[in-house]
Amino acid sequence: MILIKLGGSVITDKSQFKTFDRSQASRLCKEIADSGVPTMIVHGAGSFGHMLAKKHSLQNGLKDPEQIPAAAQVHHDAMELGMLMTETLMENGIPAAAVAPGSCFVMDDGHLVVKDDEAIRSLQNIGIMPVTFGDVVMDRKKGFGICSGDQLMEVMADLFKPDKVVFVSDIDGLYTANPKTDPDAELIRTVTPETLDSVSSVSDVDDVTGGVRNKMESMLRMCGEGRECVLINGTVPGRLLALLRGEDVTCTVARM
Ligand code: IP8
Repeated sequence: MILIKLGGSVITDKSQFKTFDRSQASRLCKEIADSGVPTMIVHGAGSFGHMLAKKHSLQNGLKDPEQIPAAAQVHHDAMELGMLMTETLMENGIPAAAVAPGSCFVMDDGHLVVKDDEAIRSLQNIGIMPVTFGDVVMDRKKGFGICSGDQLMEVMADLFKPDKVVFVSDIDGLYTANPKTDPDAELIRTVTPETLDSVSSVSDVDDVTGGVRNKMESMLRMCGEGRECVLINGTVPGRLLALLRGEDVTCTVARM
């Protein structure tokens, strides 16, 4: 099984509040379906989560009652994106169920803890893809927290032991600097703990969960035991399909 994270930057327009990129999401779901490979999908929140979460500092936990309506709203919006994604998967022939992470996981001081995995395991067993997503999740110490799709990827990889892990983003891979703003940025084809030290830690402006460096750190934690972790650009038509078919594509591979 291949565990895939569809980043918020490929399924939403991150600069426009709550804007689903239906055509790109649909193309990516079709590439996944066409590959014929068993997969499981996690997705990011994009403009359905980060803007409001940042405005109300939800990533720092409950500090002020003023944040409570915003936490409820971001959870609602994340669920809405979950429904849009499962609708798109089903249109492409993949039976899928949106599973709010708070229904089976809890956070403990920012760490994601498995509370009850029976529902997601049962869905997977009968052939319905459980689709989890970045969301607001209750936190035992902080009241609530922001659970990122990348944290979910690590937990889902632990639970379902995929052969390969793929992060689909809007950049060709990990760069030495932000390729959108720095013309000297160079693509790093293989990342190791050593190369990560030389990488800029600047993250996207509206991203409350840390950007590409955090992604690479979680990718490094997930590789090993012969498992490959790859970051690819999903905005290039056919690239995800080619990767899933085992072809060589432009990407960054994490290796321990
Ligand atoms: O887009 C963030 O998840 P990500 C979740 O995977 C929220 O970083 C609600 C901002």
